[in-house]
Amino acid sequence: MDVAALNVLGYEDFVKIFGNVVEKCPSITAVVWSKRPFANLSALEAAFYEFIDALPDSGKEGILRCHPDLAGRDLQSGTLTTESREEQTRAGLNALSSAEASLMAQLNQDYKKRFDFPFVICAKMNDKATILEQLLERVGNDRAEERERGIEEVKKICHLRLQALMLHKL
Ligand code: 2AL
Repeated sequence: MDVAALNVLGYEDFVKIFGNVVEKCPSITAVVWSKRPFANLSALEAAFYEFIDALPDSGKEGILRCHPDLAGRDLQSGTLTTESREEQTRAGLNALSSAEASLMAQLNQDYKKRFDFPFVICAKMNDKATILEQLLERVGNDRAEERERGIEEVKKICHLRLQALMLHKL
């Protein structure tokens, strides 16, 4: 899709296409629509980031809480969003040994217990080894650091999702 096509989309089509750029947060997309016209893809991306950056800490944590666990229940039961399924599969999380799966589940649980939000990382820029490494390392951070770190990862996910949509839709 080129930027001219993007800028003439009504909000219903816009939200249909871009509604999951931030996982399970279509209301962010609905706000971003009102910022059009966009000069280019970077401007569209910047509108998502500006909204996220302006949120209070509770809003940022809310975004993190909308993310499914990596290699968690939703992956096992097939209830991930299409985007998440593709990302988690790309990182090889659908093919973990049972030892790797229980280690990841335990570390995810420890992380959530400490921070009250899930561990978030851009799966497509990682693999199972780096994800486990990051889980082990990041669980030692403090809450404010992890909130910011998680949001940086949300932006990386957002970037790749937007790129894929601009390439393939319309
Ligand atoms: C995810 C996900 O579903 N896709 C991705 O890149 N990261 N989830 C997560 N908890 O980090």
